Amino acid sequence: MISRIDLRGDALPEGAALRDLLPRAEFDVEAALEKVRPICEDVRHRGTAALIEYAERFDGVTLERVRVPAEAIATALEGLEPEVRAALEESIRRARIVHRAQRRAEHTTQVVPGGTVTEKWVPVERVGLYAPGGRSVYPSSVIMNAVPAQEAGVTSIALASPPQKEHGGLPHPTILAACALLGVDEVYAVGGAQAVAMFAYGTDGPDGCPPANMVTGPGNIWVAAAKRYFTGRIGIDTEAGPTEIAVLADSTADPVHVAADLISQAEHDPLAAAVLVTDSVRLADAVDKELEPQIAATRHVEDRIVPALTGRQSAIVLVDGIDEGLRVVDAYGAEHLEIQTADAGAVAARVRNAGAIFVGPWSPVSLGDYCAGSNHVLPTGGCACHSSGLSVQSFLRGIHIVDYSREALADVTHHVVTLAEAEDLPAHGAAVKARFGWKVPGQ
Ligand code: HSO
Ligand code: ZN
Repeated sequence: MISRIDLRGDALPEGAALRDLLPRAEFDVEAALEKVRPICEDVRHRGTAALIEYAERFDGVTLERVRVPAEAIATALEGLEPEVRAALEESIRRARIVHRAQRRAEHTTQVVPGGTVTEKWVPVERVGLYAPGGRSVYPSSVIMNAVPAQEAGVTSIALASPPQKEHGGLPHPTILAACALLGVDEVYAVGGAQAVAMFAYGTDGPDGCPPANMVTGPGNIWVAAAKRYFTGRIGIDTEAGPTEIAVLADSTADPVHVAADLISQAEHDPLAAAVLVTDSVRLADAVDKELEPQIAATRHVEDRIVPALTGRQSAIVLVDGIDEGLRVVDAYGAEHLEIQTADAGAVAARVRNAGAIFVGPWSPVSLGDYCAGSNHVLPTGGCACHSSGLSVQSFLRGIHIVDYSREALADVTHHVVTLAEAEDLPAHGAAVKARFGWKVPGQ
């Protein structure tokens, strides 16, 4: 059912030419930008009143207030099924272990005697997290956004999630319960681009939301477009596009596992991408055969899995060998990359471009989605070639502290003055010369 791209035989093209041969969905954020601009500006000018109006228009709910009361968050936690609570707690616990280890210590480098540069790491002050509603109610994503922010030391964390008609205009109860487990108590029933605008501009009034320095979290194309609209004004994580899984597999891979893993990410979205890269036609055939019964036994078939697997964004790519396969997966830069080959660890070590890599038969992407401890907010659409997934680092700013003594400055003054002259910026040189009676030490 999944189409094939046969790259065997001829030498593979280089770089962009190779990427052009590989499948990828259209995700036209630029076009969506035109639609979100007026919404964002409306929120800027009318604040909460605009948010309430959009809740009516887009979510079909009449809200009196957008801030979720503390009692509603507590009630959601009380109503959470014990197994779901235990699983979320374990997910949080493992994510904390990994993200705590990402913290970075301040570091001082002695550049020359008397001259040091210290790099200190300062958390962003206030962060707005977005959690989608509708088809994608993912408390796990609340964890993946909140834990790194908290472990980075962000002290002010707010969350926005669309109001749900069937839940009395509150965000979905499992989202609220996840907030309770994480200790996030500032929650707004606001969805879409308007939520990003609320965080970017802030809103006034008793129900108002103070502006945030940064917004992270997955969302649909409108959320991605709003993030792009505010880039420069606030920090964002990468614009999340549809989920992607690539599997690099050889004849040793189990087709049942490979098919299951491809379906697992196809289940997110009709635009989700599932790409199998293999040097084994036998495996390709077996996976293809295996897809049908597995799909028949699951949900979300017609609306998501079938369109995702049959769409132009998904394919089985045949290559001559694992070396060629590695070139293909590097050119693709998948959000999630599974290595299901002999000596999978060694093959994984050679990968350069991927949001996250899952090694061997016992590390499926679903594990990473929930309970590996790794983060599941990862670069999509080839952005793994230049960006990383969400981490503690995403919420920290490294600040250089420059501290030179008189002697250390004197020692380098002539170089500063020379470079300033070379760039026709004499005042730069003068700022140093002024400290030494306008004479240039060292000349
Ligand atoms: N695979 C998605 C994240 C997710 N999966 C949430 C299940 N829930 C994007 O990395
Ligand atoms: Zn997933």
